[in-house]
Amino acid sequence: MIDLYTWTTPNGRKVSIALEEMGLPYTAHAVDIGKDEQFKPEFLKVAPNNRIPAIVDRDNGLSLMESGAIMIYLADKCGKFLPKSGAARYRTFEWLMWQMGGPGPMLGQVHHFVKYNPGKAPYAEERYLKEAHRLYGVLDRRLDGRDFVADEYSIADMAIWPWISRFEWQTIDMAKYPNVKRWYLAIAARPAVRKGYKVPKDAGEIPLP
Ligand SMILES: N[C@@H](CCC(=O)N[C@@H](CS)C(=O)NCC(=O)O)C(=O)O
Repeated sequence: MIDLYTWTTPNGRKVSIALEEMGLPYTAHAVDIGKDEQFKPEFLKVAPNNRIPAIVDRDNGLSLMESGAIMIYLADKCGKFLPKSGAARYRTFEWLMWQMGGPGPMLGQVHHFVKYNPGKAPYAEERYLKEAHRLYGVLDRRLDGRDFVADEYSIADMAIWPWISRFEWQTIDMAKYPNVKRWYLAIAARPAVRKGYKVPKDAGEIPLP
């Protein structure tokens, strides 16, 4: 049994989607970051960086923060969505790390400046929107002629997808990125994704371009 500490954000949803896809039993605990619950001492024991998501595996007592590490742990635990060895394993890591270093922090800045604080910092808006378009372009080229970012549907797709689900906040016209759009819609239709999207609570339907 996994305890998942999470909220209705891309980093949280990637883990609930993974848990649903993997069929691992879990209990979701809401950490409302809008109410600063990520700073509560009991949460900090599990996640010293005061950010969701985090997990505790009751089978062995292991606690983990950082969604990339959590995705790798869960995939290894269930033996799915991450090849066990060889080039395909590292290709999956490559695109998982791309999400952790690219779309995660950069699109997060777009949300901060463009969605929540428009007009306050025009240079920052321009800079991060340009970076958002660059990242969508990279993803679109990667998905040209392939269904998923690595060889098969993997934790890398599950990590990237929730960030793309905020395309409206990012003022991205998905028509400009047809391979991303096809990939996004295919993943959005998966029952496990639809379920994991609504953890720890229903905050609305998956946006469809
Ligand atoms: N690199 C971390 C980032 C986690 C993160 O930024 N989480 C956000 C929500 S998506 C958060 O908890 N923010 C609370 C805060 O900034 O205090 C991960 O991938 O787990």
